Formats: sequence, C-alpha cells, structure tokens
Amino acid sequence: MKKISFSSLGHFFVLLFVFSLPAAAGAAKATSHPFRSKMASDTPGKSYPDGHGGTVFFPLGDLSFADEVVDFLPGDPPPPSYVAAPELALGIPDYVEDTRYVTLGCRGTLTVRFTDNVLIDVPGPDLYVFEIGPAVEPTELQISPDGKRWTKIGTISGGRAEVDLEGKVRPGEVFHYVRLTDLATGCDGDWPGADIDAIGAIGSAYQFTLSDSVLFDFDKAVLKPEAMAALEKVADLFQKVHGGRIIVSGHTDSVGDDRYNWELSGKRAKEVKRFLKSLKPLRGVPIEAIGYGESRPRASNDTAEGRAANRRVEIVVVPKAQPNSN
Ligand SMILES: [Ca+2]
Ligand SMILES: [Ca+2]
Ligand SMILES: [Ca+2]
Repeated sequence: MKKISFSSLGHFFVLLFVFSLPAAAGAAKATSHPFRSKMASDTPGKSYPDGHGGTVFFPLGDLSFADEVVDFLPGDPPPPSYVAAPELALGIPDYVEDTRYVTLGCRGTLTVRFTDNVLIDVPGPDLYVFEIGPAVEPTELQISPDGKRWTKIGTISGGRAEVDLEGKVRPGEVFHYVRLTDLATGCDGDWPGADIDAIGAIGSAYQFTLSDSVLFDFDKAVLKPEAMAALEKVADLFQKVHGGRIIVSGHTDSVGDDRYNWELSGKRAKEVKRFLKSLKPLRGVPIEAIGYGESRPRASNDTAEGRAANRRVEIVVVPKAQPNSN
C-alpha cells in the first residue's frame, strides 16, 4: 500500500492531520494511551501487533506508516533476493512467515518518505519500527524535513523499537523523511542486517497536498473557484478532527529562477492562508504560510509528470493540545 487517499476529497490531494497524545507523565507507553478508547470512536486510530507479543497504538491508523521509498542502499553482505525489495517496508505491518519485510544487509541504509501524513513530536514515543526477529537489531534512526538536512534521533535495539523526538527537534517541527541504517551487529547468517516490516509515525498528522493546477493559473497567485471548494473541505476536516493550527507551504518545480520561484511559492501560500482564514470554521486558528520555492521537490524535475507533482501546496494540520483526562 503506497498511498491512501480520501476519495471524498478528490484524487489530487491527500490530507494530513495530527492527534496529540496527552502530556501526562504516564503517556510514555503508546500501548496504554489514555485517549485510546475515547478516540477510537471518531478517529482512525488502531493497534497493531508489534511482533514481540505486544501491540502499538497509532492515533492515525493505517495512514501512520511510511508511504514511499526514496533510496535503498543494501549492505554487504546483501539481503537474500526475496526480502531485498525496500517497498516491503511500506504501509502497515504485514509480516507473514518470512515474507513482506526487507532485510537491509550489513550496514544497509533505507530512506522512506511520508506523503499522506507527517512525523511530529507528541508526548511519549513518536516513531516505531516493526522489526522481524526475536530481538531488534541495532539500527540508527535519522529524520529530515526535506531529505537534505538530517537529524539523528537515536538507535533502536534489543526490545526497544521506538524513539521519542522530544529534545531532539524544535517544537512544532514537521518531518517527511526517515532513514534507517543497520549498525552491523548481525552480519552473519541468512538475513544480514536489520529486518524491517514497517515504519510508523505515532506522532502523526494528515497531510493535504493540492496541485497548483487546481489552485492557480500559470504564474498567478489568485485562487481559482475550484480551489476554494477544495479548501473549504480542508476547513471542514479541520473541525472534524479538532485541529489546533495549520501550516501552509508553497512549492514549485525547478523551471525558472530560484528567487522568482521562492517568491511565487510564498505568495501562493499566503493566498491560501488568506482564504482559509476567511472561512468560518477557521476563524482565529493560527495559520502559518511558508514558500519553499523549488527546494523541496516531491519528484524528479526531469519529467513533465515530476514537475507537475512538484508544483503544489501542502497543508498540515497540527493538533490542538489535548487536556489530560486522567
Ligand atoms: Ca502514510
Ligand atoms: Ca515525543
Ligand atoms: Ca511489510
């Protein structure tokens, strides 16, 4: 499963949202989330078997998991061919009898991207890696907002497959990429390196991606009528999921001048923000608008299709801090 789209919202965009976990001292265990029963009725939150006899709860359910492979550098010795496809680490955990996972190989590196959700810091653990085998093989985790600047957030090993971003990232920061690097402690045997079934963001937000072809005319920063309809749906969803704040970012392809693209993407993000602010459900909601120009491509700029995918506005809904109901 590479992508889950909200059919009611149209095929060209995907929505992203976050539920915050409560800031209770006892909230460090994702498996005993105090909001779990409350949220289960009106959110997609689900528990998944962790492969070691327990379960892990993801407030966003199936959307929480990594969506695309960016890069895979198998280690040496390499993985056996039947578990060498990095796509086996995407989507929900689906390990069955020696299939549906990727073995990294000794010192292998796998980089994945989230497209319908993003990774954020919530109280307690934020990222969980589903590893096959009796023990978690030592694996270094890094995250990145843009696929360029990487932050090491820790190592999973032994019985611990989760990482907390707290103290390692700026408050409110949003991450799209995760990189796993095998630390070469299990290089012998049939499956050298870590064996990864799935990578999930417990701290997760829905991401809405709107194509520029829907929003704007060429080179313009004035919203088209169909754009307004799409943005009204964002506002409805924001309300439904009890959002707290919104981040709007504008992106272009690499055609044309860097600076010009930067400015155009900024103007477009601001225009989306202006319209969102005018909507009743979003009155008083903090909305941030950022232009990234061509600096954060989603696809290759070498093809027309890739350039079209890069011309977009992304909308992230950050959760309202939930009161501790305990
Ligand atoms: Ca996802
Ligand atoms: Ca956290
Ligand atoms: Ca899998």
